[in-house]
Amino acid sequence: MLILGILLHAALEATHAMVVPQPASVKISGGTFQPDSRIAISASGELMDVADYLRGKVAPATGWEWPITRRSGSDTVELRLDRRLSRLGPEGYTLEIRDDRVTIRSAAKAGVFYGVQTLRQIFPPDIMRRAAVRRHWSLPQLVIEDSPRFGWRGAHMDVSRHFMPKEFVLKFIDLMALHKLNVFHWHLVDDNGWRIQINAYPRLTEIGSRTDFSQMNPAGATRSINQRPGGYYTQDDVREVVAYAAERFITVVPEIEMPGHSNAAISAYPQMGNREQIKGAGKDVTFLGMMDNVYNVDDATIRFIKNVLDDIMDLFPGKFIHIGGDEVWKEPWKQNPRAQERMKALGLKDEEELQSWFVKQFDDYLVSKGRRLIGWDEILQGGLAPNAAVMSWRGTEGGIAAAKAGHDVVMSPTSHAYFDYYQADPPTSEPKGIGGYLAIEKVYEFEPVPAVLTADEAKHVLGGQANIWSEFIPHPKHMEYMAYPRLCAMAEVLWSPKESRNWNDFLARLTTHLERLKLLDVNYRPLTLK
Ligand code: TNX
Repeated sequence: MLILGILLHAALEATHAMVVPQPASVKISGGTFQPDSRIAISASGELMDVADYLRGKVAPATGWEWPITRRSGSDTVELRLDRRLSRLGPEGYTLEIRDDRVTIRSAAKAGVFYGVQTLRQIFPPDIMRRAAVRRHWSLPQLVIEDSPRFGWRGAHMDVSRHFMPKEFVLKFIDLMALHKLNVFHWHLVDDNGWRIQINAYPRLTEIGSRTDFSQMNPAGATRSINQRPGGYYTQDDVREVVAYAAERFITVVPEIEMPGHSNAAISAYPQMGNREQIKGAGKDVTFLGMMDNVYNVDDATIRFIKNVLDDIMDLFPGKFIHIGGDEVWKEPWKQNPRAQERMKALGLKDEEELQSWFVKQFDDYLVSKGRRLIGWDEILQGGLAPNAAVMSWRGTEGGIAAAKAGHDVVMSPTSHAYFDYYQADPPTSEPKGIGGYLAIEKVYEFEPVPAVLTADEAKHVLGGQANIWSEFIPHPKHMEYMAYPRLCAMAEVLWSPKESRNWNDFLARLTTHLERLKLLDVNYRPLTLK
């Protein structure tokens, strides 16, 4: 019986491609390919690092140190750049497995890398082991042609509310690559902690990274929440993370919150707040410290933020810089005479227009440096800055309005993309969380392009992303529990063709995929939990 089971499993592995996210087209042709220690990776100089990555992923489980050569032909895994495949875009690829070789082709390096990710998943899950386990591996012969539906396939991580160690960030990025996600949105700054070293302003990290979250948490119920207060990334850490991500074709989008969610910075440099003007400041902390204060609109504060953005642009080469912009409490500006004077001088009719003016300063600044601003959908209030892109979180309405006005949009609505929400209803046996309910089935139903958009407007939807806010997520293991397997579903939504989406088929592949995650030491939430 056991032997039959093993044979059956081997047969299944040899005839199915249990890949997540589902490739656009898979044609299994019958027959197998048996890789062994004699295989060489055939690659040109340009693809050397991708070849190296593949070797590094195969060696631990197999013990095979596949050499990298320029020789092609049988007994090779060929990695090829092929301009004729430009119709698949820079991330698209073909993967062919014949009886004597594997060939991955793409018009660009990123596509070759994604072909390698697919190949990793065509191996039996054992390939994810970190110690050699078996000698016989059998891959189905097949032809895959694949390319992503969206160019922005994101995962967001809040490291302000609870700091996450660099090693965990690197692991998270590696897992993103396995799922063909390509934007890591790093929420580095919020009321509860400033997590990135800025050379000109040492107090940001000296003071701003040490706020005591538990003090701000009126819930009180989560005593364990701030066991490790403090923490920040040095600029060297950041460079390491950005380079690590780039090797995996992942762009890091840093988020520097303004004008709200800025209490960590204001605690370090009080002259940037409005505190002295707020009556009863501190009493207005309604939720997790969020509403305590916001940046004032003084020239010196604008200058400060521009200086911070200079460091940020130095460290993060990607096009987009996220400036937050959400949930700006207007009361501090109402009570600050300097803010009121500024409003009058600029002829602005209310604080929403003042917020819009504030954001526009940085839209102009980033554009002058060849970058682009993205912000949460509240930046629409009082008028959207001319070059800004919008991240739609309070539903999709903000995204729809922005796309209709010709602005680029990333969809991450609470309804389908908030991975801080519970995974069970009622959440009786779940770890304490922020609330809400978002089951993996619902994530899988996510449609980033609202039906009300015309084809032209829909082109402004760059893609989508999952957001992991960490108010109630004190540990990496807990964050993995919130991320997986929901992120597998999100990855498929963002990569695979809309027409191919099929829950039962996904579930079958996911069952195999979870074996991989287990071997990769991911603390995912088991599907069997209710
Ligand atoms: C709203 S989403 C926020 C975050 C919180 C989150 C909790 C957004 C732009 N702002 O500051 O962490 O809800 O779900």
